[in-house]
Amino acid sequence: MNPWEQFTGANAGYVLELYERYQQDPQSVDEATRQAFAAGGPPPETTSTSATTAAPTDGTSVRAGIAAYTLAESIRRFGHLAARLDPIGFHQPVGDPSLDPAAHGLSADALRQLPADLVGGPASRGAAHALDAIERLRGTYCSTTGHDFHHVFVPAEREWLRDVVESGHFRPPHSAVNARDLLDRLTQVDSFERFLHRTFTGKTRFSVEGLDMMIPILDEIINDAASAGVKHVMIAMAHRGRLNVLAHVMQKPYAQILAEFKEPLFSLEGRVDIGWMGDVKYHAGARVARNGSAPDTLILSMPPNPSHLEAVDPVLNGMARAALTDAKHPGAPTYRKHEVLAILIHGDAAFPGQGIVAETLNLSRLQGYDVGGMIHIIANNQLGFTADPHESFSTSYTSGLARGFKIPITHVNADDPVACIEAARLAWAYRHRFGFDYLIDLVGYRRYGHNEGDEPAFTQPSLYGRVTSHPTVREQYAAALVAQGMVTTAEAEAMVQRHFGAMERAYAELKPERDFIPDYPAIPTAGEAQRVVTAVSVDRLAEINAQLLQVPDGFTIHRKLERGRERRKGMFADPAERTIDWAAAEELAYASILADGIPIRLTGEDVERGTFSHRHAALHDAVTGQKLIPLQTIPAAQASFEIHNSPLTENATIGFEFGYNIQEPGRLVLWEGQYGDFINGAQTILDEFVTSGRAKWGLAPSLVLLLPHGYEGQGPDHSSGRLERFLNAAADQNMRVANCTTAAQFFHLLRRQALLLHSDPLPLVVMTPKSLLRHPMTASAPRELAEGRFQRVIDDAAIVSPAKVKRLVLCSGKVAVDLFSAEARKDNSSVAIVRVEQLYPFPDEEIAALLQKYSKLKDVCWVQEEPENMGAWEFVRPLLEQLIDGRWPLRYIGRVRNSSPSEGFATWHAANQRAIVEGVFDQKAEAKTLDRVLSRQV
Ligand SMILES: Cc1ncc(C[n+]2csc(CCOP(=O)(O)OP(=O)(O)O)c2C)c(N)n1
Repeated sequence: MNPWEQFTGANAGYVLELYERYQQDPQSVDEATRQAFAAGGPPPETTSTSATTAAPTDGTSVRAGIAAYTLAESIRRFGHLAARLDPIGFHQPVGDPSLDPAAHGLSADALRQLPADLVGGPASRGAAHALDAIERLRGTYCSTTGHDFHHVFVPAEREWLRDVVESGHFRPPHSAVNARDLLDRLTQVDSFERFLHRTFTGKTRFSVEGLDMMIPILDEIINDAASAGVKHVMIAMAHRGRLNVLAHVMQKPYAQILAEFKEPLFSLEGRVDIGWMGDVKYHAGARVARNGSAPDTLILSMPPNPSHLEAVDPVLNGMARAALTDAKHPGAPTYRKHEVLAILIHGDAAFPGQGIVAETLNLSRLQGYDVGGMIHIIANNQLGFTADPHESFSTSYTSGLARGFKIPITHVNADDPVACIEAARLAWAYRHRFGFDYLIDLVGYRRYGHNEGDEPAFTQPSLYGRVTSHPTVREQYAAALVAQGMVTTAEAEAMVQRHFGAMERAYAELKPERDFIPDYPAIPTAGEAQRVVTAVSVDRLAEINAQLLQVPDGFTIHRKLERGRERRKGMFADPAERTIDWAAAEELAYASILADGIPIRLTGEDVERGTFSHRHAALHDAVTGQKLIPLQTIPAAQASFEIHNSPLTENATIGFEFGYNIQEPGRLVLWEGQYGDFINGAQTILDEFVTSGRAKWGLAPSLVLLLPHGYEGQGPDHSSGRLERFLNAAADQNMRVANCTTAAQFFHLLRRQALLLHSDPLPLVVMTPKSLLRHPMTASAPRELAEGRFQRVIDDAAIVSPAKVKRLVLCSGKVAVDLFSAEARKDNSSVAIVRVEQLYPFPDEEIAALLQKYSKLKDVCWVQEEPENMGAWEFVRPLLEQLIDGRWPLRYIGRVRNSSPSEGFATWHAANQRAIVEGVFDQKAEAKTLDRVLSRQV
């Protein structure tokens, strides 16, 4: 049949207009129209001519056709505004005038006279007329599902979404839903909560009730993903519904959960020493292999998380990235994005409120962070503690933020099980096909208060008036299935008995002391850090260095970089000459670690070049711009090297690297700060994961943080890596904190960290240099890399007669270089300057030995450039007092207490720095304040 035959009269005018648009831009018309034009060519001139003659095109009819088309597009775009999303009906849909035919000058009759094809898409297929097709569209877009994807600016994705949604591809009758199984699952979810409610009345459990469909949605996504070859599904979520997900998705035994409710008295013997403290039950993580050892086994894992809402988001992201990365081979790692799926469950107040959500979403399409798309579910109970939606976000929906990231969104009423299942299928199918994030906004309610002890009617009296009498989704679904004759009332009741019975049995058999399984951390291997051999022979280093300096023929290196590389070629000529600067030592450390078969991932803002233009780990051909990463091409490497300039965030990127690190602890993972100061942007991740993850959850992180630190007159915000914050959190062997002063020390420190990944993993925080990167005093000789190991304390090599030393100066980091360079140092044999290169674990043995060695002291000084309330002073003071044990006075020399880390003016800084140096070499015992610098006995 001629495809144009049906278009006569008014339609002919409209079709001609469409054809004109099609000619200009085929994408500007819908697919059905495009296909018709492609198949049928232009509408014959005669059609319109005959139309004008046989059935004159009056302007009204043309307008009606256009109006029908516009109405259809409005429904597609804005139909979600009229969707019935709130199960309680407390918040009514806002609607939109454009959804009303009358707003387009249309009536039902007028629509009935127009062809269905004007509506386009699957909705028009088989429809009798435009009215029929519009009604179908309404059924799709304005039902209990709100499809919100018109912000997806990629036509192929949008068309796919429209087609699957309008064709009903993922719901019955096209895709079956096993109603009986679904009812059974809902019954299990509901019974769990009701049993806990009855047995532990008022105890906090953050019940899922009101969002029960969260579990069947997870089931659906996980099963679909597993069928498509996914081998590992990771889920992260906050408190709401977590216990239910742990029990029913993560397969955590009821006995274990019930034991945690009982809070048994268990034996802490031997556990206090290792610093384990535990955490509340709704923060616990889990890991399970579904189908055990079968080839199609599926790993399900959930990281533990803190109360800090959404803080776990980047952590999960990083875990997923690590799990899908194959790092065993040299070169750049390779990725198996189809094997891992990450699911993030958010809160409706937390999603728009917590900035880390935006930071995490921003990682989604970046090369160094991409995991092939995460699925997000907002557990939207329309309340945030006591806050109403209008108090929590300025966007139209809680999910508004996702729009900017082109993430398709499905808002779905949590009381419509079939719609929820469709949303789950859609989410997985989109993610599987396009490899990008998808968001399900699961709109439900909260059966009780924020926790089960809270009274919600204090703040939401009218809402709770309705919630209290609202039937559960299980009750509603059971009634619907009974009405449809799909189950009998007795069968539905039997399901309740069975699931409730399972809980009752588990409780009756409970032995809390046996069933409570704490997540104790591994006990560190004692002394391993001091024993590990980090030296690499000069010959081997020279060989690796030569490999690092190789570039392919025809690769043009920037003129200014060439000079430095030439210098590096002669670096090993004399093993005793101090030729190795910080950057060279770092690169040699990485290369030798790769040669040992340990993969490396290094990220941070501008790390490829390095903030101080010192690293140049990625070279750019000066002519073509082509990138070359020598650590990926050296023949010596036995494992992969990955380096990425990170986006401009600290909290999410450190969270990401933490997650990466705990997922794949055998890889060396480093994050570098632009300047150390910016680390406080990640304080949540540091406090909640990096420094306390071991004590709370038994984790064994080994993330390395490189934080440029040093007082150089650049102002309050480019001086400090906030050393004090780490030392304040240092306890129970939870990390290592170093502030080292030579290239060789940094080399050994990095190598030690890599070699301890399996036997004694701990996070490593390093205060790294800025101007000292190129300072001759920090340079090392090849022999220093080839011999010895990391020294926690470096004694003063210039002292010939220890007995002459009257003052022992202990300091850490750059201030030592200031002291060594001082005029007053030249012929001074009475002041020994000792560098404490590792602050935590504190090297008390080495310092005790030095106190023995310098037996004729008059005093011991702690010298620092930071204000007294910052830096290491308040941490080391009690430790030093203990070691000194009253034998000598202890003195503090450094800046006075201050709210800001440093002066804002270089000249003022220099004056204070001079005053510190003077204070060190002036051994009179009085207390002095020189401007803002203090020398006093404590
Ligand atoms: C960063 C952070 N700030 C404050 C809180 C305290 N708090 C706990 S739950 C909650 C409300 C969260 O609301 P929502 O995201 O909607 O999740 P819901 O509890 O309703 O499931 C608040 C403010 C917190 N846990 N984390």
